[in-house]
Amino acid sequence: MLATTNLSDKTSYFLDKEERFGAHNYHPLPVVLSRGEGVYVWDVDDKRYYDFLSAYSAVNQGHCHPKIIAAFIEQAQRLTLVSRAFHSELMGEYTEYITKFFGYDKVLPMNTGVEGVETALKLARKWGYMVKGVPENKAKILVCSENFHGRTITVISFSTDPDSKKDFGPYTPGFEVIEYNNIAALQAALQDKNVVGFLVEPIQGEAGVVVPDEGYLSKAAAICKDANVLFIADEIQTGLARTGKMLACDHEGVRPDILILGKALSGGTMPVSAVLADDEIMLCIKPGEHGSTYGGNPLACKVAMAALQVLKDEKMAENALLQGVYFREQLLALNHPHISTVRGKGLLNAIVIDHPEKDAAWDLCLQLKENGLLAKPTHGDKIRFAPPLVITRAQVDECIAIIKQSLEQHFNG
Ligand code: IF1
Repeated sequence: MLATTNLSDKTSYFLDKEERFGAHNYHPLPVVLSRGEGVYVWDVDDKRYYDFLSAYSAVNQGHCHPKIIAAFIEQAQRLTLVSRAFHSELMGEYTEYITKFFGYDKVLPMNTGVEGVETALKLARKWGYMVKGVPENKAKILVCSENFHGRTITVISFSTDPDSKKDFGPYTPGFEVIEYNNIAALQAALQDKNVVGFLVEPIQGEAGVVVPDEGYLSKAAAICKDANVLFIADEIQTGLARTGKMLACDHEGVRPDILILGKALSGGTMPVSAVLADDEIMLCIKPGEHGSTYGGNPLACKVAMAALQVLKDEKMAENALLQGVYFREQLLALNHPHISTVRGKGLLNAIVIDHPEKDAAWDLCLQLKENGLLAKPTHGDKIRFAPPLVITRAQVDECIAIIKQSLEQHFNG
């Protein structure tokens, strides 16, 4: 692993404080950021970087998008939170806006992505008992190997990643893991009449941007429908124009029974998530059976409408599609011996580093940082490349040059 001793005094100052007073639940790249605008972030020494992580696809619209920030400031100075004990004018406006935007009867607003996932799981179980007629406490939900859906105890209960799961037991029952991208495995699991839902990422982000075979999502949705099982799409990372369509499910014309959104739903300003479904499912939850203090708060409603509107107005999905094809072509054209795979859709991409050195991907990310581009490895040898969707062709060219230079410096230098 490359030493990170060449850090500035300012950077070291902040890293030391965090090391001393912050929990050690992350291992970030040694860079301390202080400002963001569009595709760029600046560190405490005012060095500029391309942000190729986009806060794990939470700033699809670019850092501090002026229209989203303006909406945030306007609402923040008017009314931020009333709880759901009372109504707010924003709730009616927002629920109509987002349900028409995605074509569902209703939305249940939450905050973090994992709260959205937990909400979807509760909805699927409720629907299973009240509509499908599954015996009490027998509901089963299918999930995929290598999944990532968040970090609550229930959600890590069905993780297949030891780092997410070990020593957090006992685990929540009622879940069965099947192989991702395997229709036969899903078909077999659907024989169990107690199955109420299938929770799936249209592209597996944390697993290293694993894109399933063409047709997997549409076949999976069809056999779930035949089995009277809810198709639950976790679009928290793949949604909101990231993969070149408004939803990754749109690439195959799949309409999930339950749609989960998060991250860029607020353009990176605050935690906003949403679960969308039609009445037969959504109305299974009655008053007082689910909610949260901040869910649907007026500030979140205002920001989410602005965040969605700019995606559409600025044609960010179209740009992601175009720039993504070009970006992958240019990466492949490097024809680098230590890049074994280039994969992704839209501007959710990753490379797989093939090198005997265990920390090769991490060390390459340190080199990229030195050269002005921030990216981080996932699961060891994969590096995710996911810039904000406002990136231009000229900026993609500049980033390809940085990646090329970094590969040469690190592997051939
Ligand atoms: C961390 C990963 C990405 C998600 C999908 C639900 C959630 C996430 C598909 C939960 C969140 C974040 C969480 C963050 C890092 C990041 C991540 F590396 F953890 F797995 F993006 F790939 N579904 N992903 O990607 O949403 O509760 O976080 O709002 O926990 O380290 P959340």
